[in-house]
Amino acid sequence: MRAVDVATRTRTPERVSVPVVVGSANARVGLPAAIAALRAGGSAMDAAVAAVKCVEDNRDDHGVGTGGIPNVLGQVELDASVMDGRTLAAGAVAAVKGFRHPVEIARQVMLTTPHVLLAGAGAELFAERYGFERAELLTPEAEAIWRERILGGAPTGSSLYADSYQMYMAAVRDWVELLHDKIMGTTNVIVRDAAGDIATAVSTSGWGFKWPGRVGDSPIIGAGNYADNRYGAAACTGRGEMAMRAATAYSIVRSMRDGLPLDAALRSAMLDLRDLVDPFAERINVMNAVAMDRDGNVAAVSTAVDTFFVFQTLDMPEPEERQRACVPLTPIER
Ligand code: SD4
Repeated sequence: MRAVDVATRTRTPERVSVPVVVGSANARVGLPAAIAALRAGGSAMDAAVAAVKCVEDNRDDHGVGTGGIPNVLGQVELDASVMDGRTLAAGAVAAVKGFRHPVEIARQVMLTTPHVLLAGAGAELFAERYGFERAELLTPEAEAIWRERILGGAPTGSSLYADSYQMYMAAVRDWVELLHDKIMGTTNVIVRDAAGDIATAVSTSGWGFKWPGRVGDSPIIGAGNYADNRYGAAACTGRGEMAMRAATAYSIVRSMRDGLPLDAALRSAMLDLRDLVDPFAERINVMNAVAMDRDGNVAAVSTAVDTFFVFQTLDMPEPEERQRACVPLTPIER
C-alpha cells in the first residue's frame, strides 16, 4: 500500500514537431553538436552520439567521461549505451577504463556484434580492436577529490576503504551526503530526426568511489535507456540501482504504448519507485528521467525539486532549459 499521496508538481510537455534534441541539464554542452549533425543530414543516432561525446570530453563534468570521479581504487570506469528506436537495436559497454568516448564503443557494439553489452576487459579489447581513441580519464581535479575523500580518510578516518567491503558500504552512506553534487552525474540525450526516427544515448562514470566493477543503469537497456519509434523514448539519471529494479526507462515507454500521455508516463514511473524496499533509501535515493513521445514532445521528471533539463529544436537558435516535473519519493510503510 502506498503512503499518503504527496502533492506533485507536473508540467505540460513542450510541444515540438520539428527535429528535436532533449537531454539532462549537463547535455547542454553537446546540444550544438547534435543540432549540427541533424543540419548536416545526420540521423538521430548520429546526433545523439555527437552530443554525448561533447559531454564525455567536458572535464568540468565529474559524472561523465574524462574528469569523472573514479572508483574506490582511483580508476575511472565508464558505462554507456545507445538504442535505435527504428529497429530496437542497442549497444552498451560497462566498466570500461581508458577510452575517451565510450558512447562510440557502445554504438560499435550495436553495429558490429550480435551482442548488446560488453563489459570490462572484454569491452576494452573490443575498443582496441576497433581503434577507438584512448585517453587518461582521471583529471587532476577528480584525482584531488578522490585523494581527499579516500586517501585523506574523510569522513570515516580510514585510508583503506577498498580493503573492507563493510567499511566501504558504511562510507558510501556518508559520502553521499557530503558529495551529493559530485558523486553522481550521467548524461542523457534523446533525438528525433526529420524522418521521425528516435535514438537515445547515455554515458556516465557512475557513482563516485563506486566499488570496482559496479555497473549502474546507464548501460542496461530498459533501465537507463530505451527507445522505440512507435511510442517514444526515455533515459535516466540518478541512483541506477533504482532504475534497474524498476526497469524505469522501459516502463516509461511501455506506459506510452499503453496510451498514457508523456507526462503521465513519467509520473507513473516515478511512483513505481516508491515500492522499492531499500535500506539505503533515506540518504541515497534520487531518480530523474528525460523522455520524448513519438511525436517529438519532450518532458522530464525528477524525485528532487528544482531540477532542470534542456532541449533544442532545429529552428531554435539556442538550447532552452526547463524545470522538470517533481514527483517525490515517499517511503512506504510495510
Ligand atoms: C549510475 N545512473 O551509475 C548512474 C549515475 C547517475 O546522476 O546518473 N548519476 O547509477
